Amino acid sequence: MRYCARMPRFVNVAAAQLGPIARTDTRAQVVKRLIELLQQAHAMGCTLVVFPELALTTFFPRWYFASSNELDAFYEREMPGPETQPLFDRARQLGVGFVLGYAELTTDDDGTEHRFNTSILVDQQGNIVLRYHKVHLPGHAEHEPWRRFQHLEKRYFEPGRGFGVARAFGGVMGLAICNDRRWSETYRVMGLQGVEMIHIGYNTPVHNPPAPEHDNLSMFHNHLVMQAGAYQNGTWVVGVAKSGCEEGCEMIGGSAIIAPSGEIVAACTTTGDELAIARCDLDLCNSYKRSVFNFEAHRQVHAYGRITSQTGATPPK
Ligand code: ING
Repeated sequence: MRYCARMPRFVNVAAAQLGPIARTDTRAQVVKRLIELLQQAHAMGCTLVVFPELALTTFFPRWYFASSNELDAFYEREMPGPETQPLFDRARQLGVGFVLGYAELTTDDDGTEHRFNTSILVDQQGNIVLRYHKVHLPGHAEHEPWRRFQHLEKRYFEPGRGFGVARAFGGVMGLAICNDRRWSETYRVMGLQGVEMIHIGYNTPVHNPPAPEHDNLSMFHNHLVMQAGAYQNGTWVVGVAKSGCEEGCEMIGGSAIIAPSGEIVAACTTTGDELAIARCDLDLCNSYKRSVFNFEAHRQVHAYGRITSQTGATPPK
């Protein structure tokens, strides 16, 4: 009986961090940057390139728009559309898949419009194999002029319905977006679907107006939650920033590729367009999923009822 070594399930992944996108930058100018990063990643042996949240435009929820016509310009009505087709074409030509975050405007058959903060996973043949609508929308819904800048995601987007996964790149892939990464439920719901690699784009200002005392911990909190999510669910996590001073708002970088151990194996060190690359062995998930986080063997679901039966906390009298 010939010994057949386990064929490792490696995915060579690039976290493709973006520097600022100006309000006046056109889709064409941004797509050019994305293609440049994708080509560099391909040249360095990557088959999957992960772009940030809202990677086609500036982070427009930082402003209050009274009317929707100015606002609508930030959304994509089709994906790919004429301006993003070149990215899909180049990626397919190079045999590289990618994750792309963007603002999505869809219209139901009855004409109802829906606006989502969306992320898609595109495979090496250019097929969209997973589409995700951001569940945890931070910030506020009304104009709050006291803030140095707004954070109107609750006004400009609807929350998504859940966290799905898809088989691609030889494993089980999942998507989340920005604020989602701060909530342990995000990782666990995908962990319960056997996820092995979660891609999370983010646009995170250094300053958080309601809690300025947290500002100096913004990078610590960024890595803390993704490292915990990775370890507690035995999955890789790829976190990718839109960073730098964007329209006067300082945003953290810190893009990182995190192993199921919780260790950071690659990270960006600038706040511009930058690649962090790692050869990710998806089978490194196994020892966590089969031991300390063997959900079937260890979870005590009867004790977890509050997690889905209530929203806010109810302290004792
Ligand atoms: N941005 C931020 C994030 O969750 C935020 C919002 C900033 C929350 C700082 C808490 C502290 O990373 C988005 N886009 O969700």
